[in-house]
Amino acid sequence: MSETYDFLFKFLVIGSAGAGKSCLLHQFIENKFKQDSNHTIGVEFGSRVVNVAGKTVKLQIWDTAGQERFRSVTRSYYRGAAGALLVYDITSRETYNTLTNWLTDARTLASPNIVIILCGNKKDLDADREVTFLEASRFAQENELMFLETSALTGENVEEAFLKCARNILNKIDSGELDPERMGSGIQYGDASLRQPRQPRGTTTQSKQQCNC
Ligand SMILES: Nc1nc2c(ncn2[C@@H]2O[C@H](COP(=O)(O)OP(=O)(O)O)[C@@H](O)[C@H]2O)c(=O)[nH]1
Ligand SMILES: [Mg+2]
Repeated sequence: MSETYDFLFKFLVIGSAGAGKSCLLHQFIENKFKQDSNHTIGVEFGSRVVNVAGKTVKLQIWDTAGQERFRSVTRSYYRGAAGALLVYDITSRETYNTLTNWLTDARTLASPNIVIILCGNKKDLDADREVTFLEASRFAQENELMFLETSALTGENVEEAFLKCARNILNKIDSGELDPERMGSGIQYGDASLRQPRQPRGTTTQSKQQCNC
């Protein structure tokens, strides 16, 4: 049986090695914390269908799978991404300091319109915090990013981060700010949207369960 969805979005998970990118992806896909921290055999790819604002969206998520250790994250990795989680570790200022580089790469190599959510990960390690919430939220504001602190360990805000990013993309499609038909938009229509005429947001003929996000 093939999956039915309205849209498919390509998402990236970017940020310094050790920030917790693979664990965030694993938590989102598998709903559990990835125990082994094997750097070479990371999850490279994951997908999950979610319900956002009455639409069924397939998120196709790419993880750097350790390439960032060698500063060799390729252009093809970025190509055609609609959204990204930009991850740093709240207990490591070093990972925070590289955010600007990642941001530049995402906006030049993916698209200037890429929707990015900043994730301050390892929220559970508050006692070892090196970056305050306030400082990071200012950075997010200045750079037009959404922002959440997450924990891939406890799962706190992990789903929220992916959903928030997806919701923002849907809003931009609705407002006309993003055009799914533009080459490299990172957005594709799924079967569901092809079989139905496009409808205004908030109405759906599908009897899928609604999430209250
Ligand atoms: N306490 C805590 N540790 C985490 C969290 N996320 C990841 N880690 C740990 O941080 C290390 C790096 O995680 P990983 O996902 O491999 O980072 P990546 O290099 O960005 O993919 C591993 O030892 C993980 O167990 C978190 O939210 N809380
Ligand atoms: Mg990794």
